[in-house]
Amino acid sequence: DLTPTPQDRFAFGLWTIGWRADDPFGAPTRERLDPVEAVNGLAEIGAYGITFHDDDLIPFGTPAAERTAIIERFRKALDETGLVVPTATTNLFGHPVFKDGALTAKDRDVRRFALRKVARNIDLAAELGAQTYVFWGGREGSEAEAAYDPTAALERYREGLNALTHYVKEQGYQLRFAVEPKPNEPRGDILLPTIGHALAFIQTLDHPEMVGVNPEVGHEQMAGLNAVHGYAQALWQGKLFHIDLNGQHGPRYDQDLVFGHGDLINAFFLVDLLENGGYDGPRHFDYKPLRTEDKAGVWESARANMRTYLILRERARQFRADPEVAEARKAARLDQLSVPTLDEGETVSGVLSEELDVEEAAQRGAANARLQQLAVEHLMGAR
Ligand code: GLT
Ligand code: MN
Ligand code: MN
Ligand code: MN
Repeated sequence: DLTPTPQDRFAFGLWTIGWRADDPFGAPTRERLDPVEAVNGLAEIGAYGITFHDDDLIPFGTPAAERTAIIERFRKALDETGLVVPTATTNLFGHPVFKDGALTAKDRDVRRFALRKVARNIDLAAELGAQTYVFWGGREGSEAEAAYDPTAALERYREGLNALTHYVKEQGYQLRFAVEPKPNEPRGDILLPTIGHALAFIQTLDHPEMVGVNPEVGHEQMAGLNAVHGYAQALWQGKLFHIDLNGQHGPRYDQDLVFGHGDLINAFFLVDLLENGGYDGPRHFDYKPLRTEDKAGVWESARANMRTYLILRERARQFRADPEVAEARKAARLDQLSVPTLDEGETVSGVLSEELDVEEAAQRGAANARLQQLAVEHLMGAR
């Protein structure tokens, strides 16, 4: 069934459907989207969740009384529609004060301000029942190597995230953090550029168990990497706390296309991984409706993300259920990969006396081509 329901756990950032489509070369092409209209619209199209940066909901600098009113109005819309806030995050990149970084800014005053900004929105996230808090460090980086110290910046990143995990624990919140990697844009080079960098960094924290990753399809592809392999490693390490789904055509500027409107084959295998690999978090879309679109086009593209996901989920299910595929998987020895190399209790000495006819083994075909074609045919709906 291709009609999205809340059980599918589709979520959207308020900044996605709410993007006014300003880019470095041109002015916005759309009006601001009222957050309440966003909640109602998402509920209507079958999403279950909405996520936001502090400033998406409450414009930067809003006085306290007005802030309270905005939150109340938003909360009322959530209550009326049943939409949830699974995740929230902080805008640590938009205001000029963050032009040279936030948690890792060289200017110590800015770092302390960034901590306050995060803590304040963590309070709101917890109040609204969020389970995950995302950290995307778009401004944590540099363009001028001489004016940078990546080692010191990593120390400050670690200090900042440690302090914030301590804050969450002190307050008794049930929040986990998810670090979102990106190689570049807006900075020339961003700290924690890939899933792998982020996973290694997390292990150095005071509370690594509280921190995972929030990978984005397009960001891995910008780095020339295979998003499926990155998500798979995060999942395998128990670190896939949250995901951003979208589309991208290889290494170029961050396109944030509709999920599946970039590398569709990779999207197919990603859905297959998420559905069969034990990921149980929200299916969160982080895309930008094309700058060419009006309001109707925005909602059309929001629906497209979910529809693509559901179609790919169905195709992946059929792929796995196809007896010809089962046979081809066996021919490709995929089942053997799940068998440990050594018998239980066996050590390397167990293989020392064994012999292999290497010429014969080298002649064995891997039978990968047929299996890949079967997948592509299922993806195309040709089977
Ligand atoms: C920004 C970025 C996204 C991040 C968001 C979270 S903001 O739009 O491009 O990839 O997920 O801060
Ligand atoms: Mn602690
Ligand atoms: Mn992106
Ligand atoms: Mn993202």
